[in-house]
Amino acid sequence: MATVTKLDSKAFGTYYEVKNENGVVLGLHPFGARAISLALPVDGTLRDVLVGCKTITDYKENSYYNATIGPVAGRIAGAQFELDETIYKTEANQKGNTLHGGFVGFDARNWEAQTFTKDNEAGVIFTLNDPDGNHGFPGNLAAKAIYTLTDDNQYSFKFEATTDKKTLFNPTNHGYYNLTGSPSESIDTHNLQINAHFVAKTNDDVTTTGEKVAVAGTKFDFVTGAKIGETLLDDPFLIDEGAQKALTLTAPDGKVALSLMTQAPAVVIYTTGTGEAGTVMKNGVMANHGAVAIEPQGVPGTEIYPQFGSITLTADKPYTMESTFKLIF
Ligand code: G6D
Repeated sequence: MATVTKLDSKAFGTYYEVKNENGVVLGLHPFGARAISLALPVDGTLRDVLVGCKTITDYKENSYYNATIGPVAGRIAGAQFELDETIYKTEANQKGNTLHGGFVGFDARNWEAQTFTKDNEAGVIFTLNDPDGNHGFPGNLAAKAIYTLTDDNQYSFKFEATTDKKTLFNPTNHGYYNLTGSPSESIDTHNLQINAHFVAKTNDDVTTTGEKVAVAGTKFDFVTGAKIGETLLDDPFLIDEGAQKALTLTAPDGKVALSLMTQAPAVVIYTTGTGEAGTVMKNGVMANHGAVAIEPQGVPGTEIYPQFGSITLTADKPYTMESTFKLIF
């Protein structure tokens, strides 16, 4: 029977631990509504496949790690957007664009937490109210991030939101993974299979251009599965229409895999590089190429490019988006 316990530690202050009947342990924290561990029983020990920080203080320095990102994940080009002929200016926190909601995005906020258990699952419902105009985004937004672990080894995050005024909303979870259990090992020999025949083309500043590019014959071709190798990624993969699952990441020893199903139309895959190398993480010092972030979401730039769908949230239609990792071990 899955259980959830509120705990307190010197390193993290108040946090939550969800355990299922197979020995999986999911750690959750209200700062940034983030995961802080995802430990799977392998060969008699717990292998933590989440690349995270040692303390909550470290998370405040590296606040994207495993956090809920919003209200708009990715980049808003030029740090402004138009809704109903009104221009809204958001914060230019990276190269003149708004990255991950600006200087104090959802990852850097303290969320309210409420534990729950039901049937064969348990977890935490994080809630956050974002007032109209906060960091440039219109609308009084009520957001929920529901993190769940089930007894059949499914780890999910579900985002829900309402607004009283038209706004943009495109959250994600910015989970970083290394299925060896240590970020000191590179992810080069992880196998990645993605049901995406296209990626969204990006500019040098990683904003999207509105075009999509076929992956065939490119470094983005993971359709039949391939080792990540030394490939650097920071790209939105457009999940194939009707695909049952978006992707599967498999550990080099084959003993662990994460298989993602998502209602999101895209998954941004970001591989860490020299910028993160040397950072002291919970399970070791980050190697170059030590982690891969898997971020299900609407395509960044959708507010400009309607061919990617819509990330507009209106008062008459609440938002809901769920992503589920099947934990294989
Ligand atoms: C870099 O461009 C990437 C982002 O996509 C990523 O989320 C961030 O690092 C952690 O800015």
